Amino acid sequence: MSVQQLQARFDQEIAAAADLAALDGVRVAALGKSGEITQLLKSLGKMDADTRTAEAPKIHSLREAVTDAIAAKKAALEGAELERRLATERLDLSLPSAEAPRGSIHPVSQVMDELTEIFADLGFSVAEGPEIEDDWHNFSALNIPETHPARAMQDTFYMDEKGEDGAPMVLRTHTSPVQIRTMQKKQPPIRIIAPGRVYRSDSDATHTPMFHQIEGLVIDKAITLGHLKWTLETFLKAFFERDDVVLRMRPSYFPFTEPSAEVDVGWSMEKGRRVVGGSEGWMEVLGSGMVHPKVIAACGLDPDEWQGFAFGTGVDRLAMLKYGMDDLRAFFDGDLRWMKHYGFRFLDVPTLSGGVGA
Ligand code: 2NM
Repeated sequence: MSVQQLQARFDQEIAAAADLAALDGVRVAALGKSGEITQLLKSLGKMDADTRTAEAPKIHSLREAVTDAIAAKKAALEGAELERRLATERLDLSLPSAEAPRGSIHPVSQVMDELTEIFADLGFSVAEGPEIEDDWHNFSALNIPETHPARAMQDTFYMDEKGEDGAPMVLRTHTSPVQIRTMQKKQPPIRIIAPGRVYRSDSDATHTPMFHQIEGLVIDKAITLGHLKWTLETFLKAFFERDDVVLRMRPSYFPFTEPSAEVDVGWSMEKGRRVVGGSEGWMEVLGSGMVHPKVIAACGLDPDEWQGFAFGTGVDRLAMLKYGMDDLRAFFDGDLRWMKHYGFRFLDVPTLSGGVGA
């Protein structure tokens, strides 16, 4: 077969190759180790000089032409394949993930969201402030004297840095400085909750050096203890999702409120568990009181014009009570098995209409 005839045959075979596999078959048959063109190239060595001079250019250009034709056809086939995939493959980004969601919401976050939802419905907004506070906002403005035990080194984490007043900065021991900052910059009426991390130098089975608090503050004209009790009762009924929640207010003492009351909630036994509701016994769940006139004055408001109530509670303990965990330390271990058991699905957003409990 002449070189020209060979070229025509390969051209025809390349044109006929329907896919990449068929094209590669043509390539091997022509240019592979024992392919026809390879054989022709090898035969050059056995020719006499004149024949070789005549044949070599033809055979080399045959190889070049076939190589180029195969490359061109390969590019065309790949292009067609891409076009086909672009036309047929579809990714609907609006479909839900085929994989089940992996993460879960920590009970503390869940309860924070529940509390925010409940108080938002009562007209409270959420206020935030720094976790590293100065002595004035954390203690002095709250009528906590220099000698108060809460200020002792063994109770409070002191920073090396000093604040504007020259006293060392502290990790806030409660969220009350957020209330102070709010009263300083906002004209009443004020209705806020301040949820967040707080720090105390304390660590055992029931205390972690960082824990979560939520405090509430209402400042207006003619606010009474009656408003306080109604607010706490409404909040606790919504949070524990029971109508038989009973409150008991006991006189107490805090430097920043006068009068002050500790709030107990009634519990009863259900299926061997102590649950909130009824009144077989009492447990303390909140601290509260009417904001001390000195605190109101320290924030630049006239205590003869404005008064109000405040309250505070531990978010971690509320979570334990509602969802039945018994070891506070497990909250901050980061154990995925614990999270899998006690965590919440991220789509279970608490709403008052749908139920704040997941
Ligand atoms: C509590 C108990 C009672 C409280 C008071 C204030 C402020 F800033 F208005 F004076 N904030 N929070 C308060 C009162 C907190 O927690 C157990």
